Amino acid sequence: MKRIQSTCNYCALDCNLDFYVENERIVKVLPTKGYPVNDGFACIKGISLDRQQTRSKPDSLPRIRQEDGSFKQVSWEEGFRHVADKIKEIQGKYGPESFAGISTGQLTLEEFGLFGHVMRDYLQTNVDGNTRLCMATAAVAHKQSYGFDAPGYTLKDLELSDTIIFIGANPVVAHPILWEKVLKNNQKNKKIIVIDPRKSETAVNADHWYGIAWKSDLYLLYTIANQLVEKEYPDQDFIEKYTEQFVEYKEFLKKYTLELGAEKTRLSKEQILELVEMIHTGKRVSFWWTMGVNQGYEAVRTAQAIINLALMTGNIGKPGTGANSITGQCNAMSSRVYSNTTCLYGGGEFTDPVRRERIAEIFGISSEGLAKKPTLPYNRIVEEIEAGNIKGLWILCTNPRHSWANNETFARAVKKLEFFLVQDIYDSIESMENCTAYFPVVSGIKKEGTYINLERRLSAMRPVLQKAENEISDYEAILGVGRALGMGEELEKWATPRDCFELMKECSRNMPCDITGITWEGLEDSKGIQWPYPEGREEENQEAERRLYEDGRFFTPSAKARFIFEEPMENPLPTTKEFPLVLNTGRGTVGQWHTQSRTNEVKYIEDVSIKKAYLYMNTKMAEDNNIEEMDRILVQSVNGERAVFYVKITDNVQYEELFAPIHYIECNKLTPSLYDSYSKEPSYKATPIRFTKYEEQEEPSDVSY
Ligand SMILES: Nc1nc2c(c(=O)[nH]1)N[C@H]1C(S)=C(S)[C@@H](COP(=O)(O)OP(=O)(O)OC[C@H]3O[C@@H](n4cnc5c(=O)[nH]c(N)nc54)[C@H](O)[C@@H]3O)O[C@H]1N2
Ligand SMILES: Nc1nc2c(c(=O)[nH]1)N[C@H]1C(S)=C(S)[C@@H](COP(=O)(O)OP(=O)(O)OC[C@H]3O[C@@H](n4cnc5c(=O)[nH]c(N)nc54)[C@H](O)[C@@H]3O)O[C@H]1N2
Ligand code: SF4
Ligand SMILES: [Mo]
Repeated sequence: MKRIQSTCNYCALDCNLDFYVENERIVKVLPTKGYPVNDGFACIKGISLDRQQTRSKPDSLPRIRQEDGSFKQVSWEEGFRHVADKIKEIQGKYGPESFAGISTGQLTLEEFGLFGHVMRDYLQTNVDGNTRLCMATAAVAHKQSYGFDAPGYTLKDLELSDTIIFIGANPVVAHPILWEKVLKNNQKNKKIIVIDPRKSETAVNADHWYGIAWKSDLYLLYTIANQLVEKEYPDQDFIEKYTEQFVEYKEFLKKYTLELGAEKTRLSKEQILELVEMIHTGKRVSFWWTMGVNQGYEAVRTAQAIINLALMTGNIGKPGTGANSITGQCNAMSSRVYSNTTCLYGGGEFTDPVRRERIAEIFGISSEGLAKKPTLPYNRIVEEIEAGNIKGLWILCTNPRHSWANNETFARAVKKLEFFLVQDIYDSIESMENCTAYFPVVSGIKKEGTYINLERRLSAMRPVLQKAENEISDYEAILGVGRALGMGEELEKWATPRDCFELMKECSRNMPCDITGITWEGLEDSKGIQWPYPEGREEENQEAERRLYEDGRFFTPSAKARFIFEEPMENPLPTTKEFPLVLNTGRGTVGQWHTQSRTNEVKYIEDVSIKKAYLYMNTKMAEDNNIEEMDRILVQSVNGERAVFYVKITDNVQYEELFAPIHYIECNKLTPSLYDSYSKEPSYKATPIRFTKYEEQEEPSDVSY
């Protein structure tokens, strides 16, 4: 029996697992003991990886849609040629930007690297990822505040903190192994605090829950900051040495009185003061945020207001502290730095001539052959398809027909495409609806490559099972298209994932995310390695858990962190008389993953999951409307769409709130096309809606349920 250590490619923890394999069958899966992230534990998704896409499929061949709507199976060579011809035809007729890609945060680092090279460098197209739906806010906030997209913490900080504040994060469901660290924490006077309009599973298990009004976080954070200033609690020494713009921030904060804070957040003044005191008295205060913050119309400023709290209290760069963004998908951290989409490989600017020359030299091409500007963001790509300017699209490892905000807009847009390639491990995902070609690829269980987790830790994915005849990986599929396009020499250095890893390492040299000291073999059977890990300085970086900013130096030109702030906006989509309630959305259960394509296949998850779209309603709201458990309601959204949901009744949502798990396509039928101004991340979590009890006989024909 062989033991192969590999990485769980669901959530951003990137737990390591030991797969035991005999005769090409996985006999058992054991969470890797001694691995710093998950040390012998894993959640149900990780330990079910042996039940997902493990069978060989020798008919894994490309499919091309015929005029009568049916699919014709062709050889891989023909498939590559077809795609390359279509791309050339479309770009020839309508220009380079008439073709686009939508990628993901779930492929390997090397697949991001190669896709970015073919699509962005060679073809000069726009490619954005579903990381935009998830981490764009944190990435922009980090860049502006710290000078680089560099989350500084290590998971150990959860064990070392005495005051752990979760803001818009529900790790009990979404990051169970992270929550396990919280449970392991035995600091004296440990306090777990949750700020979330909903009494989430994490709030239920916390010491303090602050059920604020939706999207009022920015008011709360400014009010807390102002109170800290008024009480002379800030750490003046830290502020003076390591930050800039605090004087301006202090002045700005003056109008954020306790009265205003209480009015906007619907918390009492006492509750806000209680938070202020806990932040002040905590010796090691850590702030952790996820999608309740990232997905909003003023999300970047909200994330920065959290960073500001950590900076003004000196809670950063020390054990158990930090303003810590929790990443969502398993490899969002790679897609943020190595996909060549929002920044040049390694985290530089597309406009920086020195970086351009360096990257071109590494790739052995002219710098003219590199992408020239950041990609159009996801929403603009969809809008340009709708407007008829983008005529061809290649999506891989994402299911936007389901997950994109206001998802009917995606469905409508793709009907206008002349060419639409879907590359996925399943041929049953909703996004295939109007595709003109389909590339089946193998899942992570048969792939090799590198992952980077939420605390900057690289780990190895290694093939647990071998590919069968005709089965290929994403890397090989992208390479095949690149070759068919005639890239020739421009792909010479990219023949294997390992080659690409070497290129990406070079791109990182002397950047904050320097990984030049990491080797392909060194990652295998390892404890993972956090960036930075520069060549020549391996000795000083031997600790299994390292954090950034311990020396108080940030990545801005002055090496100081910046206080960034702005007046809160008027809510562009407030509740109204017509739409008086708020639809909140998020993860439903530990077992279900996003659009469920993968976790549906795992029988013991599927067996206990609710089959149809449902949402949670407050007990009193249900009583007032004569609604009982598992009755159905018709929900009408401000975006003009409606959908039917089963109702589960609970006291854990507020009276005016309905909470819908995202695992059902109905959820994003109702979310609006509203984005943060800086990150363009969708505001998924606060849609004005109304509902009526759903009577079968009045079934409207346009309703899905
Ligand atoms: N089982 C499972 N785990 C997952 C995933 C999955 O699909 N299934 N997905 C992974 C991914 S990609 C991600 S991004 C993460 C997401 O992880 P989380 O962000 O922790 O999960 P969510 O449920 O999206 O949202 C967290 C909380 O934000 C709250 N919230 C809503 N509006 C507001 C607001 O205005 N203010 C505040 N303070 N809070 C608000 C919601 O009530 C919710 O409890 O989970 C990862 N883990
Ligand atoms: N209302 C609302 N909507 C949301 C959110 C929310 O909180 N509220 N959260 C948003 C967030 S944070 C995220 S991250 C997105 C997630 O949205 P998506 O990324 O669209 O969701 P997934 O179901 O993870 O889609 C991944 C796809 O990749 C396929 N796949 C898996 N492995 C491989 C592989 O190795 N290769 C290829 N080619 N395909 C593979 C799967 O079958 C699946 O179809 O949803 C967003 N949508
Ligand atoms: S916590 Fe995340 S990485 Fe760990 S096993 Fe579960 S899904 Fe996989
Ligand atoms: Mo995400």
